[in-house]
Amino acid sequence: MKMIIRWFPFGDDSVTLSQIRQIPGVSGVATHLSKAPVGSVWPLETLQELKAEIASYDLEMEVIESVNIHEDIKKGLPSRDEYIDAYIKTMKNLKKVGVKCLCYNFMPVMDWARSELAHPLADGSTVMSYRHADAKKMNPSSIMDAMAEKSGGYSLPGWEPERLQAMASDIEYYQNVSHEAYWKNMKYFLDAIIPWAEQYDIKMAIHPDDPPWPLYGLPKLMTSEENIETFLNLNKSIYNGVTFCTGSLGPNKDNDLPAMARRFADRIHFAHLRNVKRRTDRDFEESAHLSEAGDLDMYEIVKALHDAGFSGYIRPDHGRMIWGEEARPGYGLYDRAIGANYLLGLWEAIDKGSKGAK
Ligand code: DNO
Repeated sequence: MKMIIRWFPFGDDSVTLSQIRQIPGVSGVATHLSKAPVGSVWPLETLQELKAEIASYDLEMEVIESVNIHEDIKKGLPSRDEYIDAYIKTMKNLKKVGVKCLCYNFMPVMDWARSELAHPLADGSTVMSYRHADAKKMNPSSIMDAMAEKSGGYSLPGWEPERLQAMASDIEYYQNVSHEAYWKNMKYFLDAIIPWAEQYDIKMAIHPDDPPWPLYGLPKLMTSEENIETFLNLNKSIYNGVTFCTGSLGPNKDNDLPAMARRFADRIHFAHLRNVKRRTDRDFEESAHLSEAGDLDMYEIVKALHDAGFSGYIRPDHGRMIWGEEARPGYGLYDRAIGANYLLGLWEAIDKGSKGAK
C-alpha cells in the first residue's frame, strides 16, 4: 500500500510539494494536467517536466487523477473513436513517465456535486455539504430558464452562462439515454482502452458517482455494490478496476463499505478514504476522517482492504477547512495531513496485529 495526496500542479494549489513532503508516510501525489483540454493528447514533455518537479521533492507521480472522458464518448457519438484514440495516446505518454494507475470517472455532464462549499461545523471548521433540495435548485436547465425569465439567476463561480448553456443542453441530451445505453457506451470505451492498459501496465480505476443517487435525470450508474459488479463484468481484465471512494458511496447507507472492499479487493487499485455524516437519506456533510466523526467505520474499511491484501494506492480525501486555512474546498493541507496519518496509524496497527506483533 502506498499513501499519496492529491495535488494540483502549475500554481493551482495553495498546498506545496515541500509541505506534502513533510507529511510522514506520504510517498507521492495524485495529479493531472489541468490545462489540457478534455479529449486532447497530453504532451509528453509537460508530463516529463511535471514528473521532474515532483521528483525533486522526493515524491512519486505514479497516479493520475484524472484523465477526463470526452462527453462524446459518454454519449456514444460516432466522434468517440477519435477521442478514444487520443485517450490511448495519452496513456502511452503516461506509461513513459512511469504512471501505474489512472483514476477517471464516467459521470455524465458533471463531476461530483455539493450544495454548499463551506458548511460550518460545531467545532468551528467548515466542510462541504449536500442538501438534495438545494442541489436540485442548481439544475443548470432551470437556472437557464430562470435567467431567461430575468427572474434572477443562481450565481456560483464557474457556472457562467455559456458553460451553463452547454451543461443544460447536455443534461437535456441524457434525458433520452437509458441506463442500458449508458452501460453500452461504457463497455465500448473499456473494450477499446483496457487492452492498452494491459500493455502499458496502467491500472484503470473508475471513480464512483458522487452523490450515489440520481440527479437532474442523468444516468448515474457507479453507485452501488450491484452496479460496481456489473461494471467489473463489462470487461473482466484486472486492469479494469475501481477507485474505492468511501465518501462517494457512503452517503447511501445501503452501501456496506467493508463488505464491498472485501468483495472487490482485487479490482480496487486506488482508495479515497474519508468519512461522511448522513443527515437524511439524501442529505449529508463531509466530516473529519476519524470513525467517530461520521457514519463510516474507517477501521473496518481499512481492515477489509488490509486483510484482502490491498497493495494499491490510498489517499485521504476531502478534509475540513481548519486552523484558518484558505484552500480549494476539501483540499486543504491540514486536515488531509491529519487524515493521512490517522489512516496510516490504522494500517500499522492492523498490519502488526495481523502478524501477532507485541
Ligand atoms: C473529488 C474527486 C473527484 C475525482 C474524479 C475522478 O474530490 O474525488 O473529482 O477526482 O471524479 O475522475
